[in-house]
Amino acid sequence: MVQCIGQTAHVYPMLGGGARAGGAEGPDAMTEFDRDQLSNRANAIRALAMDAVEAANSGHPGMPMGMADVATILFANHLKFDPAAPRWPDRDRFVLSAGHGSMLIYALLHLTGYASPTLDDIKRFRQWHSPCAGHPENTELPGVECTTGPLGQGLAMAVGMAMAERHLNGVFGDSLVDHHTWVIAGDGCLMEGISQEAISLAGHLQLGRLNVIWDDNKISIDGPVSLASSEDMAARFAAAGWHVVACDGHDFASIDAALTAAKADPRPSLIAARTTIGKGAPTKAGTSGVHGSALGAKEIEATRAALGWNHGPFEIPADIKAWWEGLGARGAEARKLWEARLAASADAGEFTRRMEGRLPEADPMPAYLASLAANPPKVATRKSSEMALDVLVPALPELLGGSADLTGSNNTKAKGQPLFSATNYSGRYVHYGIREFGMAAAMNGMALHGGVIPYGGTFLVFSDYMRNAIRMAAIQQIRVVHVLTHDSIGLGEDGPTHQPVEHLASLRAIPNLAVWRPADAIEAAEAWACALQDEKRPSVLALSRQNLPPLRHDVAENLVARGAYRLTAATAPRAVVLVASGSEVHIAAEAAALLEADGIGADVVSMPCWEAFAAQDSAYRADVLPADALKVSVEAGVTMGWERWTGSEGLNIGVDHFGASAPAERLYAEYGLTATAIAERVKSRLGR
Ligand SMILES: Cc1ncc(C[n+]2csc(CCOP(=O)(O)OP(=O)(O)O)c2C)c(N)n1
Ligand SMILES: [Mg+2]
Repeated sequence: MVQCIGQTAHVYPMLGGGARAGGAEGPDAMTEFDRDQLSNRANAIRALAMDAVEAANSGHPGMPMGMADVATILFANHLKFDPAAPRWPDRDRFVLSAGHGSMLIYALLHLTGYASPTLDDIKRFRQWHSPCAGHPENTELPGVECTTGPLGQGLAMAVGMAMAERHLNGVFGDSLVDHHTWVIAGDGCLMEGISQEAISLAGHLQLGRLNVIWDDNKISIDGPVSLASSEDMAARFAAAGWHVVACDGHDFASIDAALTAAKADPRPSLIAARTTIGKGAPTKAGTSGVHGSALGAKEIEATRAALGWNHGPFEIPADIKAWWEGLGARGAEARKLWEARLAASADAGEFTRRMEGRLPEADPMPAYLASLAANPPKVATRKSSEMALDVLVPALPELLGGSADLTGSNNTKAKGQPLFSATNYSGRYVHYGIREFGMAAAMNGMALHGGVIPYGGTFLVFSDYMRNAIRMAAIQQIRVVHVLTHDSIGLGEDGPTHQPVEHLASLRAIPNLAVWRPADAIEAAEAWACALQDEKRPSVLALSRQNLPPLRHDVAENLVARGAYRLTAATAPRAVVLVASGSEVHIAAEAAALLEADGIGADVVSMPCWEAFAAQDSAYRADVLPADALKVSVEAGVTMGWERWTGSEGLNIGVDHFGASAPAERLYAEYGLTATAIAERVKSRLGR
């Protein structure tokens, strides 16, 4: 029998006063003495929050002060964590979806004994180089599981974490993977549209280890929530298949009972915690005035008096700090037991490899690329991507794919890839439904959880629906792969609503996002290899609907990794360099042939990835894009940005307007994206 750590080991061990020896007594056994003690301990959070916001004269004291009591019970009795090993794989994940309340998590991490943030870090809340950034950032503090701030996305990422947990549990079993995902979400998180996608997906997948605590304070920035919202939140969650429980968020026994019930229920749980924003502040509590402004010296003084907190700014009495550190120290036991189980497990090597994000030693790509070179197919790059996945999915068991209801169009499902579902969490393909934003955020959560590499598909034009989640992947430096097909007017008849034109430019504008637009099957395979090797950067694969001829034959080096490379060199003296991406590379090659026939030397450069090319050394870049030739970009999208590579004297050929509903060939002809039209424009620019 596998010992179920976290379920039984932490029964009311620290609730003060010694009145509660075991869970059997139930919450009613808590004494007044307990309440006072606990309030005092929770007040440490309140004090740090108000003092830090006051020092910065910036930040959000209301939420941490309102949720201090709930957080105290969560950390004391329910959360499985170990400050000494913040990243141990089987820890519970705690997501502060209401990221504006960042001081709540900074206070909790500091009080429970994480090495960081220190009290000095907290004193420098929101200042240059303090890890206590305005909103929690996963890259700044171990213990911050994900970057939050854009409301609703923390909750949606937590769904992905809970999916990853169940998946790895399905693969490795209870002894290695058995933890919960806890979320604190505010009114704002639940008003955001993405929460609906997240909630319905979690309900459908029956993610019972996901517990969402709603900070039901009935206040947001503009005033009472009733100004803008009147839905029955409990009914909404229940309709999606959730278990719903309510509590008084300032009554420790009530909170504890609700969290206990949430853990016990097999469905995902909403814990509606009725709280008072800014609890403790005599005149501002319960008002939007305490949401996002410093309390001010007078109110702080009055708050200290009201709370009976007779300590200076940033001063935590030793006994209170010791109590919190005791909670933290207790976590080592579960972690050590888990480490022993891992050490004894036959799966230790594989589990550790996956959690560390290392790819398997055996790389299937060289043999696959050689087979493509031997037998080059004329297929759409979305099909090329599927062919690559047919090779990658069996070889990389950490790949967890899916699509937002476009599986057959995105070609995201490999042969025999089993479905991930409530009845088969070890499956590896997710039908996300038509929930692009929810999918992208869930993928972020999976990558942050670790142990899986998520990829997911939709049409490139719908990248706008998930754009902020893609941006959040880039900020969080995580490996997720977006398979975005139908990447231009080349999709044809579906018309301008479905034809991306500005999307490549707009995605390229996101820092730390690699946008790959391969030109043929070999480039598509190389782009997949690049995306998978990029441990700290998300990728977009922009893929064609239409068939594309093979262009590459040499597979000795992954040339896509260079970002751009000379596909063919001029034979006549070089006058022009045609630079193209994806489905326009073969058109550029045909245009070059026409120019060569007229004695105009033309290089063809395939440029599948700007970001990768920009990272090459200047000698390489100068060789590929020489100063002494006319540089011409060709891409079926807006020309914005291509001057970066062609120079201001270059020629930029693209589609600077919306497309139209017609067969692809007609659109390419109408918009001047044919070999003849391109060759003519080049000749006229050269005066030949
Ligand atoms: C997507 C998004 N829109 C807007 C904001 C700006 N914003 C930050 S907090 C907030 C109000 C949130 O209300 P609630 O969740 O009830 O937080 P509380 O005031 O209770 O702390 C808003 C609009 C944001 N962070 N993210
Ligand atoms: Mg609120």
